[in-house]
Amino acid sequence: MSVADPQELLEQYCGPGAETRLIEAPGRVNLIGEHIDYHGLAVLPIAMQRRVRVAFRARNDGLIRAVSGDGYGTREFEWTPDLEPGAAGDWENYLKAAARAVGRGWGLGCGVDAALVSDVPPAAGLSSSSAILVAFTLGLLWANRREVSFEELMEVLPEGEQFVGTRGGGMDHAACLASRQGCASLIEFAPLSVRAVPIPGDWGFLVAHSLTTAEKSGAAREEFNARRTGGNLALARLGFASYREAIGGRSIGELTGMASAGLSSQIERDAFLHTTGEALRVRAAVTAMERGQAEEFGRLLWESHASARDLLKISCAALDRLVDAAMEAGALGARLTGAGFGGCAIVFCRKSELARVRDGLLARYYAGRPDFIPQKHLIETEPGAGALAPGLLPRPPSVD
Ligand code: NG1
Repeated sequence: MSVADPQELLEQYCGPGAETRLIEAPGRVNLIGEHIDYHGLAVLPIAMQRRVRVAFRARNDGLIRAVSGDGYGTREFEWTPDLEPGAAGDWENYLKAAARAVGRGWGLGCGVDAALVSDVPPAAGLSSSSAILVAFTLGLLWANRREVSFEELMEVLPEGEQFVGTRGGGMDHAACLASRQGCASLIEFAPLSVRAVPIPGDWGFLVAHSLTTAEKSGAAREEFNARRTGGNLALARLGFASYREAIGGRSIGELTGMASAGLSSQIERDAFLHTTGEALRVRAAVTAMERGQAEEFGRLLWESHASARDLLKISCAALDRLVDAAMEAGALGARLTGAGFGGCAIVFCRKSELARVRDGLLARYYAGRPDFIPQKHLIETEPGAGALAPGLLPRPPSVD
């Protein structure tokens, strides 16, 4: 079934009925700060205009029923305290993760009928899964007349996502919830904060798909979790309690010296150097954005890709070729975005250059690829608003 309007889809699925609420949760693109949120370090994503849109109706029982307008079928389960995940990669797991998160945070309640339509490409490093988790969490809270704060949501959502197997951080949920139109979000952890950093009006971004998929909830899951473990082992071996403490006021030269002297395992050394170097690049990128220094910002993106490729080893041949093609096409910077191992790159240039860079990518990367679908694989993206933006946050259903 392919229906673009979730409210219409809900009517088709359940018939006409009670009060309906539409909730929108955007995908996100990380500009810089990769594989460091789970070490408590700041990251700089934007929310996309592309989003998951879900129409909800509250039910009188504990059933959760959902239909996908994108061909993923229907799902139905009872909301119980100890939900178990189903088959790896199945979208029902994100609904269950939301039900579990809400149950743990605020108790079980009535279920929902829901219809979901999304234009966020799945398995692309654009957080389509977190957007589903966020939308269903907000939908269940709305149905149960709960009003909760951003901070409260952030206490349950990252943990909730680990239910599906990845031990990521809180970047996706924070960006999906709290982003502001026209801004990047500097997200810090412990304590949690989000600072909206205005993006200069003449800066443009393309999200380019490598045409290889990153099934993070499937095969790449172990790889993803291994990066986190490597970074943690390095930290423990050097005797630090956190990466923030390890970085302190140190330069990249001092951090490299410390890693060479204290870490004999190359995997741990590389994980440590990527993590610390990336944290310093995020700081520099925020400064460059605030000062409107496009060349410097682009250079930092490019360095970030090199670090992800050479140190953390989360790139792949297709992503490397795509990033190279973007640079040859005249981008100021490009890098893989999200978990890696496939999926998308973020390509940065001045808005006036977008058409030229896009044409260059079509010629250099996508030519002769029958699987390339322009509206899905090469997206010009404006920084959009998060799900909690005024006007998008749902009010609880009226009490009758
Ligand atoms: P994506 O790209 O959505 O798979 C994952 C993690 C993030 C972050 C990035 C890498 C989840 C839900 N998301 O994002 O927290 O660690 O990888 O920077 O695990």
